[in-house]
Amino acid sequence: MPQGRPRILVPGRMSKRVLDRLPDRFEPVFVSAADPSLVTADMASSVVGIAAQGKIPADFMDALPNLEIVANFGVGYDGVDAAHAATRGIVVTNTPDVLTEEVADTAIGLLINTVRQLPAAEQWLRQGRWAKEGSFALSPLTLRGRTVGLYGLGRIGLSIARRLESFGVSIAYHTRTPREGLAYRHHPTLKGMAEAVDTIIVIVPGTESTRRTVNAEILQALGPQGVLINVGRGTTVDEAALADALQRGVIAGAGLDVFENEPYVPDALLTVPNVSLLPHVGSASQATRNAMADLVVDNLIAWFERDAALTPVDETPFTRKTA
Ligand code: NAP
Ligand code: 8YV
Repeated sequence: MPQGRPRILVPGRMSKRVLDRLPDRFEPVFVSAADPSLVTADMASSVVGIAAQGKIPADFMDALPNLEIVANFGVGYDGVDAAHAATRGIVVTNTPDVLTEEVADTAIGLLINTVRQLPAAEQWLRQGRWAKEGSFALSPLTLRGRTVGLYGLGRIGLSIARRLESFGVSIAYHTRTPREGLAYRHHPTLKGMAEAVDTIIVIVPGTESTRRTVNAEILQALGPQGVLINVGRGTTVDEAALADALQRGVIAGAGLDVFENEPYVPDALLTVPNVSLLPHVGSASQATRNAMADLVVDNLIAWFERDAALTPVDETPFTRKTA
């Protein structure tokens, strides 16, 4: 490793708390984006780590021959080419657990907003329409009597399910591997689950295996009382098919916190009435973002001072090789 404090490259935006803490133990260096053409010869020879809050493609890693670790701000690391990192022996870390309960809270809030149209009801009041025109319209949908299918039952999915138990709804899930010891019905296929439930909450990672799996066929199977909530990744849903399904009443409503091309939201989704939209705020409380920031920095410290990251992702279960 180059001499002196480890140099950590920060490409583009990064949580202020990460930026505040890095100089205590590291020498941070900055580029405006994860673009290999921005890497200077000095950076190439000295950078050993990346603190990431966005895409880290293979060619950016390859511009850094001494790179040992990519510490990702977020539990989802779909922006980091972890498969490529694995081939180079670079460890990738993420921020599991510390955000689980916050994201589950957001999922429940978005579900209720969508089904009971609470954001629209608040606008009705704020626009003075309650006083002028009378009560806000009754919500066509209710949570009462619903069967909720979780697409994904990992850390966050299970936390959402536990909350849903207290709502008195039926709970089912689809994952590739059933979880032991749970009373929820497992569906081996997403289509089978969509046929059996009237509400789907998407909380799977954004991978090739989940890409656009919530498509026209799945929405058709969900049916005219159907509600789709997505707090996982935008890439999991075919957004054009969803907008079309909402427009034509193939399903009844949708609540979305994540989009395929953030921060841009397709016009077709902005203009349908039966959708509740959030700007990717699943984990976005100060307290939870602080905990995520601390885990990013603590992973870097653990790697360089104790030779093992705290939360490496499955693809890169490495410990540090020291000379
Ligand atoms: P996790 O513990 O790894 O759980 C992932 C779940 O997805 C597992 O149940 C897994 O089960 C299932 N899964 C993965 N691939 C699948 C596939 N092809 N088909 C069916 N099920 C599949 O992850 P987590 O901590 O709960 O986080 C989940 C995701 O939430 C993150 O990756 C991130 O994208 C998203 N997230 C969003 C926000 C937000 O702000 N909106 C915040 C945090 C996280 P099997 O492996 O058995 O299939
Ligand atoms: C973050 C998330 O907002 O952890 C994740 O996977 O989607 C969110 O908690 C995001 O990663 C920060 O950019």
